[in-house]
Order: sequence, then structure tokens, then C-alpha cells
Amino acid sequence: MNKIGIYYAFWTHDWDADFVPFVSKVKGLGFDILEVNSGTVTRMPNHERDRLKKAAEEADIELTFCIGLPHQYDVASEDVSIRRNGIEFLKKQAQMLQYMGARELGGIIYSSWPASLPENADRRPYLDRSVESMKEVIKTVEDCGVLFNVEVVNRFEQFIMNTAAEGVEYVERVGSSHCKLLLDTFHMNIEEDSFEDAVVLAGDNLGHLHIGETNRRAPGRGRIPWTEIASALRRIGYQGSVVMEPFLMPGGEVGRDIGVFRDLKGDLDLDEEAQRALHFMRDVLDGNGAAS
Ligand SMILES: [Mn+2]
Repeated sequence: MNKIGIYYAFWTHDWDADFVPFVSKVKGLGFDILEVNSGTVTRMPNHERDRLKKAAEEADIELTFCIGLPHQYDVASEDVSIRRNGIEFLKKQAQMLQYMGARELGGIIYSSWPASLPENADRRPYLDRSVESMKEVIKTVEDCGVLFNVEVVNRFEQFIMNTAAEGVEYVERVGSSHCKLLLDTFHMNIEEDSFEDAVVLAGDNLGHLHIGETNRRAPGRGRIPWTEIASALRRIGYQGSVVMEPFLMPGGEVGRDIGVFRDLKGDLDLDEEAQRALHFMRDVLDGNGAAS
């Protein structure tokens, strides 16, 4: 059975937050996982990390980590000093995961976010530099016994990989079982010809899954073909985490960076909505026909 989680920023306007209160919140709602921002935890002093780790252990909530690297840490940059800073930052994140007793980190960890290709530039040199940087980072990731999942995102947010096929090519070039793919249904909806084919193509390289509707509502409110996705996940024997990343509220850093410019929340109670989506996904992943 897949563990199901939710990203804390469903409830926040800022990326930096105290994650401890979210541990008991998601536990109370019935989730297995709380996904948090790894940049924040990497910058935390150890006594704050200890507080978060203890809260998660006591609640039996797994912490997973996510980040879109800021431009000063772009490991695909033409500027060697920016690449070096990014490589060192990612190594620190691997060490943070090990310290936290956590298993995995995902996101745009292969370049920066958001980013577009400069006019008339060739994508390949960025890809090549990214692979070289990740090959160095992944040695530390292996030493720490953790997993880095590169997130395939849509063309409006990144240019290095937009499809599962490009993601598979990337992780095969990195060539470590500690580097896998993160697919996200929101991005897949824009770029993939077929959800099923993309999941099957990812196969054993799929390390983590983000879920959300086409407009980033919580699962079960829109047009994403959940039964098709769940059946593809069963076909590849996917045992990894399934983490929802809904964003309903405009405003703050989160609203700005995610592009939430209208109120998608309306009269919804956020906790009830998260719990509804959790039950919906449990049903879908269990293969129950009730969800379509
Ligand atoms: Mn995502």
C-alpha cells in the first residue's frame, strides 16, 4: 500500500513555516506523510531539527522533502561558481535528510525554479552540466543512504525535462539507484500524450509521485483520470509515496510563485478538503470503482 501525504503549503502563504504544528494536523486527518520544504530544514539549527524529528516520530508521520532550487544554486548554470554553490547546497540537503532519518527529497534539484531557456540557446549544454553536477551530488546522496527524485515539470516552469521520457534519460545518465524520477499529475496533464504510458515508461525509475488536478485543486475535483493513473501504478508495482500538492489560496509567496491569482478555496474548509481528497485517493489507489 502506498503511503499518502500532503504538502504543508496547502495551508500557508509563505514558504518558511514552523512545520511542527502540521505534523499533528496531518496525523489527525489520517495522512501517513507530511511533505515539507527542504530549504527551510537545511537552514535550521539542530535543536529545531530535533524538535521536528521528534514530533514526526511520536506521531508516526513520515517526513518527505521538496525544493525548487533558487537561481543562486542552479546546478545547470553556465557560471561555475553558481554550480559549485548548488552542488554544495544539495550535499547539505542529503546530510540533512540523513540527520532527520528521512528517506527522500524531490523537486527541481537539477537546475533552478522557475527557469526558461535564454533566447536562441541550446538546451543540451544545460542538461549536460546538470547531469555532471548530479553525478557529483549523488555520491553524497548514496553515502547518506537517501534518495533524490528529480521532478519532471511543465514547460512554463523549466526546460531541462518536461516529460517522463526526458526524465528517464536523465536518471539513466546519472546512473545511480539513488536518483529517481518524481512525476506530478499537474505537470503531466500539460506535457504527456498519455498518463498511463508515462507512468509505465517511468517504471522502476519512479521514486515519488505528486498528485493534483489540472488547476492544482485537490484530487477528485477535476478532470485528471485517476483510475487510469492508479491502474498504471499497480502495473509497475509502485510502492512509493503519493503526495498531494493542492494550492487554493491566492496571496503571499506561495500564491505568487505557484500562480494562484484567484480564490479557489471559496467556502471549503481546508482540513475537510484535505481529508476528502485523502479518502478519495485511498479508494482510487485501492482500485475501488467508486472513484472515477
Ligand atoms: Mn510537484
